[in-house]
Amino acid sequence: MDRVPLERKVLSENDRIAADLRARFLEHGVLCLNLISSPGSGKTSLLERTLEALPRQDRVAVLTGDIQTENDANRLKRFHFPVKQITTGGTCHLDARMIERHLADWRLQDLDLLFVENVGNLVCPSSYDLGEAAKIVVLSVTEGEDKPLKYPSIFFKSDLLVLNKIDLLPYVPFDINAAAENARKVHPGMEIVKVSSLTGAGLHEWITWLEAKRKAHKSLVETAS
Ligand SMILES: Nc1nc2c(ncn2[C@@H]2O[C@H](COP(=O)(O)OP(=O)(O)OP(=O)(O)O)[C@@H](O)[C@H]2O)c(=O)[nH]1
Ligand SMILES: [Mg+2]
Repeated sequence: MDRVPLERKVLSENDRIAADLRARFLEHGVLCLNLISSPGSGKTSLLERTLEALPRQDRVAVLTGDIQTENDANRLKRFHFPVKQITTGGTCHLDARMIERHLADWRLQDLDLLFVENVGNLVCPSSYDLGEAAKIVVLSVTEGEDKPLKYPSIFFKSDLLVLNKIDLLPYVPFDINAAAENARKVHPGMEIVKVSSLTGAGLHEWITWLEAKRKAHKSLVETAS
């Protein structure tokens, strides 16, 4: 089979499983968020700060993707929420089947919020629907303000841009207004929060966004049921 029809077949199979996952998330009232960025932008760090901030009794879990290691799961496990590593063995993105398989022994009725940390990559993960309610793209200030223009797909498809590592702004030539402008050129009206996962600056804005999303999702679930 040619590469293009084969790619189409893989993607339509992925979309079928993702649609099934989305229906299950809705049925059980689980808000699933898919975090995407290039390697090292701070997805795990943002999740560490987030899990630290959430009340222990919150019904939250994390699936974290990596090509090779269990490092991120080990970092996230210490917050006592369920965490599972998905090791792709070389694949540059998570797909819906990997999510389905790793959720198999978790009861969705016991969860309200599921974070998925995708493999560090700004291109491949954008093509794979995981059944999430929203994609979130993380861009750090060391990467250059032109990235939304160079990698438009993920900025277009994400509900939120988290601009991370703002503590480094005094040391790098990064124009944060130009970065926001570029993101909104690709995705008009895109929501943006500016944070430092190191110092905690701006994290309240991210938590406020998250809580609003959880509330909106709860209303959606109630309307659907
Ligand atoms: N100065 C600074 N460093 C940060 C910040 N957030 C993360 N880092 C550092 O950036 C590096 C990468 O952070 P990670 O959280 O591992 O990034 P990631 O996106 O999960 O990386 P991958 O999973 O490999 O794609 C680590 O050394 C973090 O300590 C931040 O806000 N400010
Ligand atoms: Mg990580």
